[in-house]
Amino acid sequence: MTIDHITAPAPLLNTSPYQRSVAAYWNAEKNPVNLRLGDVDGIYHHHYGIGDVDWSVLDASEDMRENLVTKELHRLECNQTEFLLDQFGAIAPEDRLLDAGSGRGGGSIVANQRFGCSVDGVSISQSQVDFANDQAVKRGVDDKVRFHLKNMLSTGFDTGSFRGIWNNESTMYVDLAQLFAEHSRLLARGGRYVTITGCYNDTYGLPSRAVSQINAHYICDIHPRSTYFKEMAANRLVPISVVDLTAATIPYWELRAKSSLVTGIEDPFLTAYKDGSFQYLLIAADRV
Ligand code: SAH
Ligand code: GPP
Ligand code: MG
Repeated sequence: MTIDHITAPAPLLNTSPYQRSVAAYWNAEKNPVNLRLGDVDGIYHHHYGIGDVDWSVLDASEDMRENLVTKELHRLECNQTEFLLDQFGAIAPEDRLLDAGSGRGGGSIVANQRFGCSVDGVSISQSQVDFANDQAVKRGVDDKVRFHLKNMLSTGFDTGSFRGIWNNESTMYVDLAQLFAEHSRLLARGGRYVTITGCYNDTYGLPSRAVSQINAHYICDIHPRSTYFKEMAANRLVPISVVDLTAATIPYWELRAKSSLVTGIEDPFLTAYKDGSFQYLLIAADRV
């Protein structure tokens, strides 16, 4: 017998030329600012950092300095992961989490270390999925942490099969109405959704020049803050906490701007955060 509400729709992968261009970006991506930081402890992130900087790393002798700055940037990115995972509260080993837009897989591996639970990560980049699955094998957690080449808008996973879902800096690649409809379908009732994102500030107006430069750099489309709440409300996701992390991420960007790992996007981020056109936000919501 087929029960309608647990039958998943067939998954779709890259349905538009836009999505194929995003996949091509991530398939080719090899920035030292991501690989060198990941090499510190084998946890590879594609997101930014939060927290106070230990500025003494800049005073180290030249042979030590680069290494210490790299470790400090990585420590701040790891802080960001921990703060996101804090929002899930107690997750049991038998629970299942979804990492939507999972990059090289660092966040999923940390979630499994912390909760002992199963984690599925999805990315539209085959090379990221392969890299992340290799990391899971290296750590002996591939029975519980699995990465899939899937579009987060149409995963094909079973309805109601996840206790928690997160997007860590991946919502700016998709339409939020479609994203939250899929998350709402996948979450069990009472399950939690968490995102950390960069959004533009409705009180500024439309995207500033610096926000537009960030969009062009990553091939993304930063949403206004208001759209998050509008589309959550439309999809049975009720916010339980909202934290403006803008002030907490500025020191990361200031240190990054002084490092040898710069990519050129540091000034637009600092400008956008400081002129009030852009905000780094955490939102946690319950699926009701
Ligand atoms: N959350 C990860 C990676 C963030 S980078 C981390 O914190 O390290 C953004 C990620 O979103 C990339 O892995 C990219 O492949 C993924 N992505 C973008 N659009 C996607 C889509 N439609 N479906 C699934 N993943 C997507
Ligand atoms: C982080 O990836 C960046 C994104 C996922 C896209 C934009 C995010 C916003 C908050 C607007 P990364 O770690 O690969 O970036 P970088 O190479 O610059 O470190
Ligand atoms: Mg990075």
